[in-house]
Amino acid sequence: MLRIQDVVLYHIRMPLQHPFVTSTGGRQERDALIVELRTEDGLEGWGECVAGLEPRYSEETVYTAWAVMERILIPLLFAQDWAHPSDFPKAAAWVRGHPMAKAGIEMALWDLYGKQQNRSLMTLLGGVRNRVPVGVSIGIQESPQALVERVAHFVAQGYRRIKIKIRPGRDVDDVAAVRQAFPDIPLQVDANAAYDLETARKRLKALDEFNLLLIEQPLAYDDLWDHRALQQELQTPLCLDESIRHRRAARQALEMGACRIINIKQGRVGGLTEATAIHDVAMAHGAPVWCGGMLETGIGRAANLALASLPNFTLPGDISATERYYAEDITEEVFTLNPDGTMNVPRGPGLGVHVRRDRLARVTLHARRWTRGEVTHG
Ligand code: OSB
Ligand code: MG
Repeated sequence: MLRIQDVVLYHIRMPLQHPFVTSTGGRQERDALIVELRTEDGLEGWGECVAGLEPRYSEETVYTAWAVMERILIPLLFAQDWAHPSDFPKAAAWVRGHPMAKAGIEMALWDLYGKQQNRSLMTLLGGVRNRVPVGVSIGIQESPQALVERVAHFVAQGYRRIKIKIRPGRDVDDVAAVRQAFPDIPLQVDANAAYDLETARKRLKALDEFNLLLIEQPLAYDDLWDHRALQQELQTPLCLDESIRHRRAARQALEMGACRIINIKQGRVGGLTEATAIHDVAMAHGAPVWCGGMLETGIGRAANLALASLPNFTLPGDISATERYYAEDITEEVFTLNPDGTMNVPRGPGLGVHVRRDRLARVTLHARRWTRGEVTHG
């Protein structure tokens, strides 16, 4: 049993190595919440809540996640002892929405549980490989020429597949330029919901000739039905990201043919328990999945690598080397790309990473501690 004694939340802001521009806007820094749990017997667990500064990718932000954690989820953590991390999403099932807030806390419980059992997250989740193939997600650049240079940089480093961000007007020409320069590289695109159905019909059919692995989330962030219509008209497989928030949406999307592939992000779906369930649903449908990314620190990156070691993660994930995101991470561990385009899954207990408190302090904007017995329900 895990009995939580202390909870600390940190609102962090980390400078990115390069601005990351998508159809929803550009960012030079990344905000997130770090969750620290301490048990009665002195175990330490860490989690990362991937909500951002503004509600662009989803409704959640660091501010909504902080509020829901403070008023609802932290009191819930103190209200019972925890036999297993998957008991937390069950206890929090009455809380509608707020998946990233829930996932940040669940991740810290997985880390604690792994340390208590002396087992890695990979082992706990049922992972089947020690290294996973990875790709890189490249934001919209100044011009197609600039994009080709950026792609060349990452191909030279050994990344196994390239994902480029698109939006209406920066789609066909960008893809054509990259394809011409790299005729054989596994290539996919991500629109982050920037198209309506009519524009998608007009512009995305032209992508069929470029042999893309997939087109990610062209239509609205909460849509399934129009993706189904679009998929019927395209040869290229559609992959859903934003629209898949839980296992029921995954099942329905695959049943109706709204996509053929799913991007799984533990934060978007409420935690590693739900992420694993979506993996299982897709596997039963014969649909491949891959691990998405939210520009995580070493904490969330370790969790993503463990998740991506499950058997149906057969496409390379958006899990890149630390240096691609940050000059200095908050974990002692630095993640690097192997020469064969894979990354190693951490093997230590829990997440298998060590947080550098000095570095965490330097990127913290605001922190607060809650202690058992001093917290009343919100
Ligand atoms: O849509 O996959 C996305 C980052 C922030 C928000 C949404 C997305 C992304 C990425 C980053 O593509 C992938 C990564 O972490 O390398
Ligand atoms: Mg995406």
